[in-house]
Amino acid sequence: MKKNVLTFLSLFFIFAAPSLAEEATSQLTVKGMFCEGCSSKVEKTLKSVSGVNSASVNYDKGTASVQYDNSKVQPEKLAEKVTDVGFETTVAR
Ligand SMILES: [Cu+2]
Repeated sequence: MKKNVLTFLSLFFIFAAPSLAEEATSQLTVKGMFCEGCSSKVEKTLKSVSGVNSASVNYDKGTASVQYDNSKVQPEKLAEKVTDVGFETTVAR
C-alpha cells in the first residue's frame, strides 16, 4: 500500500514538473536592422536559443517579441545573443 502511494507521488512529480515551466514574453529593442535579411537573422538567432518557443522580429520598428520558458532562459541572455551576431539589443520589457 505504501509502495502505491510512493509510485503515485513519483508519477505526479514526473508529469507535473514540466507544467511548472513558466511561459514568458519579452520585447527586445534591436538596433541596426535594415531589411528582411536582418530580421530573419535575428529571428533565427533567437529561435536557436534553448528555452525559446517562438520569436517574431520587425526590422521596421526595430523590435523583437519572444516567447520563452523563463526557467530556462532570461531575456538579458536573449539580448546578449542577438548583440553577439551584430545587432545591439536591449530588453524593452
Ligand atoms: Cu538587412
